[in-house]
Amino acid sequence: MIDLREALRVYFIMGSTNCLKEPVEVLNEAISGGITLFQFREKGERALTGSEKYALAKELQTLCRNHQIPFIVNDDIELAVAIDADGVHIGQEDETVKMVREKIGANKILGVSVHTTEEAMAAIQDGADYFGIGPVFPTKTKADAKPSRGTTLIEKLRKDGCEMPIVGIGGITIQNARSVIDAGADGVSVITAISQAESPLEAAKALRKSVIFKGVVN
Ligand code: TZP
Ligand code: MG
Repeated sequence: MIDLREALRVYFIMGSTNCLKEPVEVLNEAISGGITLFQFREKGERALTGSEKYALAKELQTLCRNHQIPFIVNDDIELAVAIDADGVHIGQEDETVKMVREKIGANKILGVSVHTTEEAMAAIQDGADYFGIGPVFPTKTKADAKPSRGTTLIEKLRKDGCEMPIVGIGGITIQNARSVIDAGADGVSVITAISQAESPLEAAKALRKSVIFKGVVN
């Protein structure tokens, strides 16, 4: 069994539409730079579908398996089950947490995006393994993202004694990542900071450094 809190530390999310070069090359670099988990999120205009989406998922999953990096699928439960992914991540608009837990089974990772204490409590009840909370900072990556609210919900949940593993998401950079951890998150999830970097390898390395070593500034 993996240590989920550890795996959430440097959480990279990406699909073909986010990349400036071949997704497999971007992921390979990100893994070399030290990411701890990968989420395949194939969304937006010109996103792959059908057999092309399946093929890319398999290719990226194989790369993750070769490096013992957990591979999670965003939203597409059928794809996750078909390729035996390590887990799924869903939002409040997707299938219910309960339903998804039934479909993937007890041993897979189930991440849920939550925006309020009520959503968080319900997700715990229904079988979530970790929360994605954001947007912490403004982001251009998700067209329908809610307004950014900083780390207020993360701090509130921790203050209330919530021990669920948490990742912050939205507009997270090498510069601001540490503040998300200091607010109580176990890790940071990023799309742009790695996928659009000139060097995804160096970006992942720097992000890892800022998350893992407290007080390191460079
Ligand atoms: N959910 C909330 S914000 C966001 C998602 C998927 C986008 C995060 O992307 P970026 O580029 O790291 O801001
Ligand atoms: Mg979703």
